[in-house]
Amino acid sequence: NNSQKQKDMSSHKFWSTQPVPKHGETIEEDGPIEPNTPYDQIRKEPYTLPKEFEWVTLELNNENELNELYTLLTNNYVEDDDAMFRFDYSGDFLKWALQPPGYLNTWHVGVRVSSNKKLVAFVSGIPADIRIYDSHQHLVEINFLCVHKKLRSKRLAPVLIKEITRRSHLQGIFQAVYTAGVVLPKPISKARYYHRSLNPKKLVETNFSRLPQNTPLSRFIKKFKLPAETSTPGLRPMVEEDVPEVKTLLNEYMSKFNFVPVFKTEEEVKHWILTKDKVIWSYVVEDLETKKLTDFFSFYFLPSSVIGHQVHKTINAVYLFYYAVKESEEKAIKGRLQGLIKDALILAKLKNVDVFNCLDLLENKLFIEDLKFGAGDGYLNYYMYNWRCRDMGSEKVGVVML
Ligand code: NHW
Repeated sequence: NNSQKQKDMSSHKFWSTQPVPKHGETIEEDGPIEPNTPYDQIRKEPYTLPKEFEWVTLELNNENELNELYTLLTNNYVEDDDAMFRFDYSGDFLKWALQPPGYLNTWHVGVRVSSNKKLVAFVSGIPADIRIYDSHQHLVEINFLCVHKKLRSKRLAPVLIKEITRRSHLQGIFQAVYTAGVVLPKPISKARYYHRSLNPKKLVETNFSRLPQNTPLSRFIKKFKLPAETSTPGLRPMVEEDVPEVKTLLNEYMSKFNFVPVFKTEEEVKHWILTKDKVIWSYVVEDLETKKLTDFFSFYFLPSSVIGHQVHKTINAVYLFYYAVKESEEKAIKGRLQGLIKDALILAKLKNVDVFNCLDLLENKLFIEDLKFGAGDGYLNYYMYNWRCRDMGSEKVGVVML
């Protein structure tokens, strides 16, 4: 019984005060939970922090400040349940994630210790356009909420969330999208992580994967062997000239789902999809006769630190990001997508990646089993702030968050 596991609203001291649906609430009509606050009623001063701390707006174009954020996150950000691995987002990745077209420095919110200026907490917002069911919204995507390990459970997170909310309201934004491994009131969807071994030996050595009982390592390695070369005709790295066609392909493909990003400008597609080495890699398929693009896929690079291992310091992981498949026949999509993602595995392997990850959203369930992805322990819950709507299966979700 899931509702026994979930805390009821009254026990969420903070979340019970926020405009989010309650667990168990039935939803009849989609819409905002509270009305927009008129500008003159929005608080103009930052929320009060405990007296030893101060607010700071991070300037990520400054190498030192970017490095401070990198250090905070690399030591204190998300770990798996067994505290064996921790995300290790690179500085270049953080710039990509936090400086899309239209980004605002005021949404890169830090907390420093007043006495020595050490950065000890952070939360970010970026502007985004999404469609949820039939409703188009310009809103804020919240990510990288982090409180230093030594300052946990002191109710700093609610202050950070209220402050980024205030700063969103000041920009005329009253809805947000965010994802979390933890269950809060109230997910609009829940996706599961899947992992495809590319370097099974290292994954076993780091305890990322467990060797199945009575399976010799050699057989485990053989199971995950891949061809040396890709097989989709016309597959090639995406270049800047492809941006307009990729934008069309992506927005058309997204019409299949209920909760999707809307890419309004070529500038956004260039930012979010075009290859940036060691951050995101993108490939397109060009029809060899018509020279038109028919498909594309992308994956981003997010290593994890292996906590306290003698030999291996990091696992090189990539995550499937956006893609689009063009097939006139719905039943042809499965084969087409399997071929494309198999090529993505091969390309990632050539980049020395250890594991290829994805969630069971978009049409990923069409290839997860056949391409030997294994179910992970992790789940990702999708949330909206100040928006009430029906929940949906993960196969209706198109938004991929970093
Ligand atoms: S999810 C990743 C979150 N970060 C991590 O897991 C890093 C490691 N953990 C930490 O740094 C992706 C801390 O444990 C954090 C909590 C900071 C998570 N989301 O300060 P207290 C995102 O970044 C609630 C939301 O004592 P702490 C998405 C918790 O339920 N709430 O805890 C972020 C409790 O409230 P309750 C979370 O451990 C979305 C309260 O915080 C949460 O020292 C943010 C406890 O606070 C989470 N991941 O710090 C929401 N984890 O009511 C955006 C815990 O249950 C909303 N809590 O008592 C939209 C805002 C914009 C709106 C615009 C209109």
